[in-house]
Amino acid sequence: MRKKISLIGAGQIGGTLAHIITMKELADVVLFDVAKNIAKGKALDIAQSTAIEGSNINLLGTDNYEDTKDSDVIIITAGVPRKPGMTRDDLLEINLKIIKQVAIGIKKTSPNAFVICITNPLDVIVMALQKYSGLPNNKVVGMAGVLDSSRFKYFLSKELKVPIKSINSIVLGGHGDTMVPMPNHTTVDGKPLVQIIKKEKLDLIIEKTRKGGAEIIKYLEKGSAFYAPAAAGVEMAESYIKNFKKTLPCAAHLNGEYGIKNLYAGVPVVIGNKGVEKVIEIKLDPKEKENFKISIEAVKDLFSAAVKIDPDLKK
Ligand code: A3D
Repeated sequence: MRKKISLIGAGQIGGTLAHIITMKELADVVLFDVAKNIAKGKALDIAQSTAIEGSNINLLGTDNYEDTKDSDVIIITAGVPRKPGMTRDDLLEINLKIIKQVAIGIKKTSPNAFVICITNPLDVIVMALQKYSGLPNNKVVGMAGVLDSSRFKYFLSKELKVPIKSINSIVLGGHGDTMVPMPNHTTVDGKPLVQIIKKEKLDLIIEKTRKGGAEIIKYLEKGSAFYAPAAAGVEMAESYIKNFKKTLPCAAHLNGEYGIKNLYAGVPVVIGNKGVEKVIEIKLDPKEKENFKISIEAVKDLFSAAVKIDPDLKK
């Protein structure tokens, strides 16, 4: 039977997710948004492309959670994106309220779904989503590391003039200015990156990766990146639906791994048809450990701010 993916939020990322999922024939799509007509309009527009693409997918636009019932995967982009000059953390208060409504909606209708959150500030919002919804930790995960790693690989491939597929890399930590690109865990055609790039160039690329989202916002002015975030979300959904068991960097719940308990943070995980099947612990050198710790502290601080906004999160 064909799978069902519900997209909560039919804005820039939601619409792009629907389009990619349709082109890949990954699953039937329900586009949900409080702005019902946007969801309906986008679903209809994409549905009218299926004859051209030869894609045998059903699409529905709605503002009724009943239509998302029994979804296999739910991808959440409901919320407000950054505008120029804003940090992801500036979105906390407004997106926390939105995510509470979404959690209540999906908990009732799709308690067995694999839920991927994209709404910012990512690590804290995904943690809040898990707490509000009460869904199992291994079924609630945040998308950030796949996008951040993709940005890092893209900048490296341009600098080194090598095909992007020859680069293997990972970005850890929270999705923010403290994210941790991992040069020591990056290879180009199997060769360690640190042996083939000058330190100054590498430092610039790390900085560019950290500011990758902000650079796009500066150009777009009215919103934030959406093509690459959507592609990253689909890779995670596909690994779950097709049981690919890919190792992907995601914001996942940690229960002692990396010495961290009861917190969501960006780490490599295996995604298969049971959800997050394993957290992979890679060896960090002292500098990477220190950067990872700084990133974790930033996530903890922001979660404390979230608890002040909504004491329900303490439970
Ligand atoms: P946008 O195009 O504004 O779409 C958001 C949609 O959410 C709008 O259509 C709203 O109507 C809808 N919405 C608002 N409240 C609700 C609700 N209660 N229920 C359902 N839908 C609702 O934004 P976007 O698609 O560009 O971005 C969505 C989110 O993703 C933002 O929070 C961004 O900051 C975030 N984002 C995260 C990353 C990561 O890498 C983690 C990257 C890019 C954007």
